[in-house]
Amino acid sequence: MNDIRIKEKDKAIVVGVGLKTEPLTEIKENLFELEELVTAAGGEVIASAVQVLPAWNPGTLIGSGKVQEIKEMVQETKAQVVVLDHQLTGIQSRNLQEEWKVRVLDRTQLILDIFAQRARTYEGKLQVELAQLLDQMPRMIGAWNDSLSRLGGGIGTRGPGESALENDRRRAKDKISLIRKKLDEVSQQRAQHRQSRRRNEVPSFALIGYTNSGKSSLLNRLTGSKVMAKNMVFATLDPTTRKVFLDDGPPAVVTDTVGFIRKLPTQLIEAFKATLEESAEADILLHVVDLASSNMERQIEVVEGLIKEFKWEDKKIIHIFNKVDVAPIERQFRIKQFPRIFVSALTGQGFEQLKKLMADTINEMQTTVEMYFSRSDEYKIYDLSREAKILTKEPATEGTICTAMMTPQLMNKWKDYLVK
Ligand SMILES: Nc1nc2c(ncn2[C@@H]2O[C@H](COP(=O)(O)OP(=O)(O)OP(=O)(O)O)[C@@H](O)[C@H]2O)c(=O)[nH]1
Ligand SMILES: [Mg+2]
Repeated sequence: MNDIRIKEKDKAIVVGVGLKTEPLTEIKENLFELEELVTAAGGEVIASAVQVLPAWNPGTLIGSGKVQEIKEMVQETKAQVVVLDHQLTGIQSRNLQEEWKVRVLDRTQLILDIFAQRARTYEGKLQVELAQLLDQMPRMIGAWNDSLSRLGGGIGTRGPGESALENDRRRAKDKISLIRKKLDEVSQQRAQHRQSRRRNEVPSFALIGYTNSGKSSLLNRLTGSKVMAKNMVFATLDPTTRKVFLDDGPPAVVTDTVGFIRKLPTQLIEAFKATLEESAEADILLHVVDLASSNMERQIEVVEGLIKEFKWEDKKIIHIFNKVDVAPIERQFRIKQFPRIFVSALTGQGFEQLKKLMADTINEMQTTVEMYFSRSDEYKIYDLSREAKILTKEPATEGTICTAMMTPQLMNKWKDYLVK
């Protein structure tokens, strides 16, 4: 596993950066989120700075005055790490590190570090390692180009650092393909699990949403499980699937997965493909929104953007506005999304309606069919009741007639008993 750059109890300075074209409120909100990320990584935010620029500085990202100011802050506060809210190139990282004499991270590296700290399963660890390597590759090039120019070389000149860098890159590439191979194996197993679930035709829901919106808490209350739910971004990394029993619908399953965030590093999206497939395969998405967050609207935008990016727009989506117990009531009137439901995973408020909406949504995807079971097949009605909702059951000549709700796939499975 790659080294983690931010450690427990590290004193950190966070730096919000933006261009003049961006609204200052947004830059500040982003900085606040960055502070949460640092805390989630175990660090302690001891100071912050903001810089708004007309254009990025290629050598150091921020302006030289700000670089100096932060240098003094580092010396004064004895900070061990500085985190910037913007992607840094290899050159910029190195220059700032030399200037400040502390570890320097950008937002992407910080998020990758959190994932590295959290990964528990074999698959999770592989995914994080892949994301880190993918992230490092372009940064390596940056450091190399710079060392070349510092040696006074031009195009075609070979500096002494080149072969070392080429070695590093080759090693990284080899490692990437090895991890990809291992991940393929794991994802095939996962696909088999899903396949067997599909054969049994259990309708599936996937909880998606901004990190810390309450997905795991909802899973726990819906299914009576006890997965970790914590006031911390990215508490969940590995997907969990549990059975849910809905009074008015067939048995179903709910999957809880990793949360989303603004500027989710693309390397993570690529590396977590298999995990995201769990949601991609779900019949219905449960988009969980933190109604109490002051950033609710932007968080919704981020998630909706990712839904588009992952091409999930055509899926059925139920919007779950969570944390009603702590959200101002006026918020509810601003919500434009449908179908939607207001709940509290903490108090259980709204859960009856939520379960009803979930059952209705499954039922909408199903049609009512009539079935005939001869006396010798009547024992199969028990199996049927476990897979589909039976609406009526009446004795008929030499058997029983049932009406049941079924998805097209389920109809295919029971086709021998369907009455034309
Ligand atoms: N007041 C209140 N707090 C809630 C509610 N639901 C969840 N929380 C709290 O919100 C925090 C985050 O909850 P989680 O269930 O871990 O959120 P998540 O979406 O799974 O988060 P990640 O896995 O980190 O992406 C926890 O501290 C929960 O106790 C709610 O309805 N009301
Ligand atoms: Mg969670």
